[in-house]
Amino acid sequence: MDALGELGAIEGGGCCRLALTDDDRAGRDLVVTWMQDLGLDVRIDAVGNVVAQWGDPDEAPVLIGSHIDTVRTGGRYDGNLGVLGGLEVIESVIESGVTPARPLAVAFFTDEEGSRFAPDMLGSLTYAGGLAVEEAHDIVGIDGARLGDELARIGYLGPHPCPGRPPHAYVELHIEQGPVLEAGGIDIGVVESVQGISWTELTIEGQSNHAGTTPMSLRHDAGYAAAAIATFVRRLAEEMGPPQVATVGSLRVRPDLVNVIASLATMTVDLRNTDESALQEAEQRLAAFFPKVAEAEGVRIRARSLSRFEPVVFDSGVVDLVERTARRLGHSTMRLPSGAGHDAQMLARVCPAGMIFVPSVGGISHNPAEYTAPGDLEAGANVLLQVVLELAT
Ligand code: HGY
Ligand code: MN
Ligand code: MN
Repeated sequence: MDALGELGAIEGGGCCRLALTDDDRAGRDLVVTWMQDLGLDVRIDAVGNVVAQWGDPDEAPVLIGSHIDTVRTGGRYDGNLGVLGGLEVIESVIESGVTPARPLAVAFFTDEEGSRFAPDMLGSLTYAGGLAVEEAHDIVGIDGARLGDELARIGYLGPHPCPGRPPHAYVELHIEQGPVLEAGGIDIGVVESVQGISWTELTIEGQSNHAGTTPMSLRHDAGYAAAAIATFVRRLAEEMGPPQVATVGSLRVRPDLVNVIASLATMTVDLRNTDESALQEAEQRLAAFFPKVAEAEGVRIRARSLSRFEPVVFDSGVVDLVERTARRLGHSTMRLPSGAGHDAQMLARVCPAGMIFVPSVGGISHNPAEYTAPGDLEAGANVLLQVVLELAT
């Protein structure tokens, strides 16, 4: 964990390895080396997903996966724990001399975060057949780079096709990234579902003008319109109440100067809810607000969907197995939905899938201060090992 955390290291002990950057390549190369050291059959597919298998390469494996790309203010555990936990599980099984009936495999999927190239879970979505490879390759990132070009540039435009072979089953170990387990003093989270996600990019066109000479009644202030939308989004979540959440994570104005009324604003809105109809209501209320702002301020607002996934419910057999296993190992458990998106929600389209959560200290994530105690990491990995062994037998 620490060795991988050193790649793309940032102030405060976290890491920044945005998908398909040189830092992501460094992380990929390190993990692929560890996979090769274990003697695994390593395969890279057309969107850079890496699947490393132990056992009969032609048999569908029990697949353990997650991601090693991070957000810009990433911690050391988000995604990394699930991939390195998978490596550790396979190494432990090899060392134990046990040969399960089914092969085991560990994967990291491309661009789970979606921060640089939307949508999030892009690699696992493509692996599961939810996005065509050509479409994925043509996605342009927030920095103007084309996904396919970046894959080639870092040497991860692999030969294996997508959709990938459906695994026999899929299990993902991940930090909770929220406050629930810690608040309840719970060791292991038994994840039942993932909430719905809706990402929208807004482009607001106003008119640049002089901050001093322009009467308020003559302004077409893109910055003000963006702020009005951001305030609306917060109010919307408060009015709808939990579990509705809403976030304006990116907000940029142009020309971004103290004495110029902003001619352009670009921003993102992230809406999430465990209930699909409530999420649709939130989207509709937001969309209905745009013409009001546009009319009042005399600006033009264009909306583009960056990501839209309905809530996903995991296979009850896998969920029950995670719960039963954690309890057998003496851990307290609780069932909960995932507030964050995960690769498991995409693999759930093609095989029985489930997730194991371990507590996040202070509920902090997407922040260098992200932390999970070693005892919790180990407990999660042990539950992962036993769950995988049962699925593979
Ligand atoms: O945005 C998410 O939920 C995840 O971190 N990709
Ligand atoms: Mn993650
Ligand atoms: Mn994340």
